[in-house]
Amino acid sequence: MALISPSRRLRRTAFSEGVEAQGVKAYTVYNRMLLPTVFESIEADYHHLKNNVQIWDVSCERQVELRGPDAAKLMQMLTPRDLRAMMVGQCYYVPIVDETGGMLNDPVAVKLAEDRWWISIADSDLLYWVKGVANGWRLDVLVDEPDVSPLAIQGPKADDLVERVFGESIRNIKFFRYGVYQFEGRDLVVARSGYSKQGGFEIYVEGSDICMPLWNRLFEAGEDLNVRAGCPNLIERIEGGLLSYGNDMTDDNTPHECGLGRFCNTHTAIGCIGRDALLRVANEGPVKQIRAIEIGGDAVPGCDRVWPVFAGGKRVGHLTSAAWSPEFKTNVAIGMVRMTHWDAGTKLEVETPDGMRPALVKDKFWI
Ligand code: THG
Repeated sequence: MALISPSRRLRRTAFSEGVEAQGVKAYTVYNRMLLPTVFESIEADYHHLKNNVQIWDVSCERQVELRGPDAAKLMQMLTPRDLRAMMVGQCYYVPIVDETGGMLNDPVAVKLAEDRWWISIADSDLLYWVKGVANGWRLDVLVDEPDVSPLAIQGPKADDLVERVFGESIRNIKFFRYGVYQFEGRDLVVARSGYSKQGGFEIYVEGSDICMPLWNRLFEAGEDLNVRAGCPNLIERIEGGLLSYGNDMTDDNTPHECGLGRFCNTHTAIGCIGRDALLRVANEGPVKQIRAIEIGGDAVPGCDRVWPVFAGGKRVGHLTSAAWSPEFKTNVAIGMVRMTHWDAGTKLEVETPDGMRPALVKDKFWI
């Protein structure tokens, strides 16, 4: 593919200078912002992530902030996940749906206070939907995108690195919980979360001015841990079944089709805008669903469009993410498969750019 021309519409981040000094080789665009995709190579980055610790500029995970007396009410209108038991200090993975039950985004919600929330969004313009809902319902809440740049620390040595900067108490943070830690006299939310299965943290850096100082401090502190700049890794996230909004699902899909039914409490999520539509589909169950798929043969090419999936010459679904896994020595993939062919062990055929390949429905993702 040709290069993409930089311009003001394609936002750089407050870490871009550091990312470029670390030799970023490729970017994608996410929420109209730069997101690194390759440093050494996808495979070399993958091995390093699984054995060491990486620092990821995920500033493109923009925050939609809700602030005001109606913040919690608005948050519940957006998602079929029941938020009543959620406490300050917790993060929830929340499907966001429209009035038809279609997925608009799959962010992480961060409850900062009863009247203050962050929605850490995937790649879609959620801000406009949230502002529309808030204004249309005349809610007493401010909705905006604050100057917050998430920085992820991922990999088996993430605790060792983050401890050196924020102190040993970070080891006690539980999964999808956060604590508030100081850096250069500022309060930062540090959560145990991140878009990998290797463990680690996400630092929600509030204020662009302290982004590069924190970046540099982490690299200095991690020199003997072989710390490197990294980014969400295509191979590792497919192995882990981490979905990518816009790739693996769109607004045409319900959370149930995406395998996100476990994050929905449609009966008790009173106020959710898509609730009536989802009650209907939740009762009947989806007729197609996301599956882990193994593709035969040697390494597949990159997947930048849907790859049709067939059984006995009949179209039964499609794949949307695929890569060669060095650890599992097979091609790993994420696909959407019709009910008639979604059982584990079902043999399929996938049309890749370099020809038809055998494929197999797995019972679960690899990690
Ligand atoms: N972290 C933060 N914001 C984000 C992402 C993130 N915004 C964009 C994108 N990633 C949103 N999508 C996801 C997808 C998966 C997860 C988080 C955000 C995730 N899932 C875990 C899993 O499936 O194993 C755990 C879910 C759970 O048990 O609650 O972490 O990564 N800040």
